[in-house]
Amino acid sequence: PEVVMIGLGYIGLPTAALIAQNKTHVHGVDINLKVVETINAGKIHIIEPELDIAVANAVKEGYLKASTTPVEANTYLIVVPTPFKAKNEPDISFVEAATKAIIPMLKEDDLYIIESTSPVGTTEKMMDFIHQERPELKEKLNIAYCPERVLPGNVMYELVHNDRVIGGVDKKSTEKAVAFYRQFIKGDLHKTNARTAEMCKLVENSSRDVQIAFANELSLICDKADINVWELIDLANKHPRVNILQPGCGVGGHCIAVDPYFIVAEYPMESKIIGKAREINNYKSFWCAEKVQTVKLEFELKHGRKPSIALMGLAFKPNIDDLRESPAKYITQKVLQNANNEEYYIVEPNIAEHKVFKLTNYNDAVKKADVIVFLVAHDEFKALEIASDKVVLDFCGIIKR
Ligand code: SAJ
Repeated sequence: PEVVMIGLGYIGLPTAALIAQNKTHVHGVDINLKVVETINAGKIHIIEPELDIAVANAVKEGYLKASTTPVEANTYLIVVPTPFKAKNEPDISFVEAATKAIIPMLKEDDLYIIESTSPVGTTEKMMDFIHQERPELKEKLNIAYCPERVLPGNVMYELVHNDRVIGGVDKKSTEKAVAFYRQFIKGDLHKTNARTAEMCKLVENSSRDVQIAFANELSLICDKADINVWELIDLANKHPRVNILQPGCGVGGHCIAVDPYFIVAEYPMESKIIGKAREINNYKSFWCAEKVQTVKLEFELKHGRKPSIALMGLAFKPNIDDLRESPAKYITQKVLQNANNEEYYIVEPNIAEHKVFKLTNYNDAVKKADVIVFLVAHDEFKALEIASDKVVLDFCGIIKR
């Protein structure tokens, strides 16, 4: 194969399929044998529009093969997860393991690219690691960092059309990586160095986190000030240079709720706003769970009986089935921990069943429950008719005004 792709997850698999569509032989590697078998059968293990067809075709035409071990190629792409450890410190052990696995295969002029979100300096660190094991390849390899920026749900389009930032450890590496991506990307390719490219990815997601924290902070202020925050933000955004994002029940997903910590862990004294934004967005989820508790007690005082409660949405954002780092899921868990014989209806229209939560259809839940808590702004919820005697807690702007 020309390309070895290590990591066949949410980003690695779509990227592998895209490269393969271009009639380039890709050897995909994943530690999970089940994933490997699924892909070799022309099927996929994640939900992403259009990915199934792309993978099925690539496998059928023989351009994409998966395995649990790497083989020799000319280009190696590292697209493995970089989670964080207990103290919110980044864990680059998967990048290290993937690099270690391919070091024996490297030869002069090969291209090694990390796409995984990584703390600043990771690419140089991996370069040193490679040079330690293969000193004869010093200056002879092309080593670069190129983060992805695709939005789950729109990956196959954005992979081709988004601009990319490409940073090599030297000019030759940058040029070589640009030439590689040029084959299948239509967006602009912006050249820089590896450290800037690494920081750029972290900064993009931190920027969004900080902006959402501002909206979430406003929602807390408005709750006390008895002002409708949705109306307030709509009105403020009429100003030509103001563009406030939407408050919600917190920030989730595997990117925005994680990446800012990679900056804070390395530069704790300097990252004041970035660190605070994480705190505010996490606190917002806690605050929502507490609010449910308060409303529950108020209902009991007023009606002399316990309310039944509908918890609407589990996903980390609207119209997807992804529960990773989901604030709605966290709030649901917390509310259930505080349960005291109330009836609960848990709703997630994008999932058929869940191993922990018993799910209820959204129409039934809204009819049966006394208290309706909107956690995620799924499209299905926006069209619901809600009886006027219901207590509604709208954390994500379903009702708005
Ligand atoms: N959210 C709000 N209010 C808003 C917008 C979002 O509360 O106004 C919440 C969402 O409900 C969700 C979280 O923020 O819980 C994150 O959702 P998102 O749609 O902002 O982003 P992700 O995590 O799906 O994808 C992000 C994207 N990055 C940016 O927009 C800067 C995407 O382009 C990246 O590729 C992706 O992270 C990634 O993989 O890093």
